This record gives sequence, C-alpha cells and structure tokens, in this order.
Amino acid sequence: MKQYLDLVRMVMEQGSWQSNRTGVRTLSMPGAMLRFDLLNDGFPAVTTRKLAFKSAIGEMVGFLRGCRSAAGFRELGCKVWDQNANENVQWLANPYRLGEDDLGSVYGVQWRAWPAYKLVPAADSRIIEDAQQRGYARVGELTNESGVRCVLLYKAVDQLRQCLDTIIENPTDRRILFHGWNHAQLDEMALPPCHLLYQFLPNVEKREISLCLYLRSNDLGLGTGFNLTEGAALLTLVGRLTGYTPRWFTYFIADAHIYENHLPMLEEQLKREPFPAPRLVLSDRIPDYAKTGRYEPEWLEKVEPSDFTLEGYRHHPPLTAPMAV
Ligand code: UFP
Repeated sequence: MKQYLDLVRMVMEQGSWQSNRTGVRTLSMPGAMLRFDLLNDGFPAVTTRKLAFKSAIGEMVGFLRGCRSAAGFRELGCKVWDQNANENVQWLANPYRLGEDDLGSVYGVQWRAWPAYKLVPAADSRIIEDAQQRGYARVGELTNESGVRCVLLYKAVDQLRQCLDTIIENPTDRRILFHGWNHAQLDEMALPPCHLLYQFLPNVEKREISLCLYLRSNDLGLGTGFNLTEGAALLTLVGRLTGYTPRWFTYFIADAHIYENHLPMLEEQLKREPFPAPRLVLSDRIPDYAKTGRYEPEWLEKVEPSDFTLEGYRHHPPLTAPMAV
C-alpha cells in the first residue's frame, strides 16, 4: 500500500486548502490514480492502521442487494450510513426520504434497478414492440404538450447483472460498465455517489479480468481504504462468477482530499512501515465458473459478508478520526 501512502504524502505537500459543504476544510488535489496487480501483489488493504474490513464488505454486499436503508446496512455489519440517513439536515428535510434510516435511491438501487422510462408516440408500434421485447412494460398513456398521445414504458435496469451477462456472452465488448450517477434521481439520494463508474475489462486469452473504477470525490483518510477494499472484492467476486482471474484494479480519483481533522491520523500513518499485502479468500460456497462451467449470477444477491476473508492481514494499531457528513 505504498501507493496509497505516496498519494497521501503528495496531497499533503502539493494540495490546496479548499472549503466544502461539510464546514471542515480539506487539502485537495484534482486527479489521482492508483493501480494494483491483484494477481501478483495481493489485496490492496491499508496496513498502516486497522482496516474496517467487515464493515466495508458489509456495505458492498448491501450494494449488491440494492439496499437503501441504513438498517439494512447495519444488519450486514456496516454502520457508516447511520449519520447520512439520520443526521444530515438537508436529507432529513428531503420529501423523498421514506422515514428513519432511509437513504433514498443510493448506489445499489442504481446498480441493480436503475429506473428507465421511455415516452413513445402511441402510434409508433414498432418502437413500443421493440421496447417491450427489451423488457419495458407499459405503465400508462398521456397526451404530451403537442397533443400527441404517448405511451409511457418503464423497466428497472439491472446494470450489474447485465455486466456479468456480457462478460459471459461477449467478453471482448468494451462497454461492460455500470454507472451510479443517475441525474434524474440525484435529488432522491442521501448522498450522490462518490464511486460512480465501474468498468470491467476481461482478457479472454489470459482469462484475466480487470476493473477501472472512477470516484468523483474521495476522502483519503476514511474513504479510500474502504472503497479500495470494496472495489477489489467486487472484482474478485465477478471473476469467480464468470471464470476469470482478477488482475488489474485501477482506481481513478477526481477530487482527492484530506480533511483537516484527519491530518494527525494520516501523519501518524506515514511514520509507520506498511506490512506485506494480505490475500482475499472467497468461500468455496460461491460457485467458481472456471471449475463448474455453470453461470450462476444469482450469487450476486446470495453472497454474505462471511463469504469474504482476509488472510494474513498484518496491520498497525487502529486509528480513528471523525467522518465529515
Ligand atoms: N466519500 C468517500 N467514499 C465514499 C463515500 C463518500 O470518500 O464511498 F460514500 C467521501 C468523499 C467526500 C464525502 O469527502 O464523502 C462526500 O461529500 P461530497 O458529496 O460533498 O463530495
């Protein structure tokens, strides 16, 4: 995890002080990249303090299930959403909030059920039939501003499942990605997504699969270690279910920042010598496509946090700092 510490050092030395909505200023640097070779260098776990591995995996499993409630995340062992659900005053006043613990249509909702609508002239039966063949259902009819009768069609797009299907059916495709930034619903979320674009890149000859992940905003003190764990774990799971060995995990950050009140924690981490990377082990329960030849994407929902173990994880003592909400 030298790369992570180098990035922290660089932002400390070259970043600029910036203000933001949280009231705690940050040292920020626009544009950063980390790249990990999961096959040869192990799992990208932070070792200069204790990583909240169970919590990070719990969150990722919650995303896979399309979870939208802090209570759902807590049941999976992850408490990081509690404050965003119940203490962010802007969200508390948001009309889309369904009550205590609700987070709106965050991450997993978009990953597994991106709401897609089409408004089509009722006379255009070719388009309507085509949309229906693609899984859209008629939800109603209306007359638009120009007086044209239109049909409203809807489907929930399971973007992640589509990625897996494409890895199996058309692995040379360069369009295997899912996106969290749904403009139409940004006003319905407790927090607009930070990690928002995931692209899978299978290499058919080598039977390896890589992931490029883009984060619009990343808190280097508390967020990065968490998000790296989730991205690398997701790539490993997708590799298992589709028969590919996880290889390159490339992590792009747009706004890379350090909150002022995280500086003492990070300065302490920079004094510590990182330990060798651990290994992520997935339980044998999760079917290995490479061995069985059977495609079982329903395991995206069936995996449990206990299916993920970090082996040989040596780390320095825990350090904490307050999360900016
Ligand atoms: N943040 C992360 N990773 C996440 C997540 C949030 O680093 O997975 F959900 C941090 C980034 C930023 C804050 O410091 O939370 C979100 O604030 P904003 O929306 O203003 O960028």
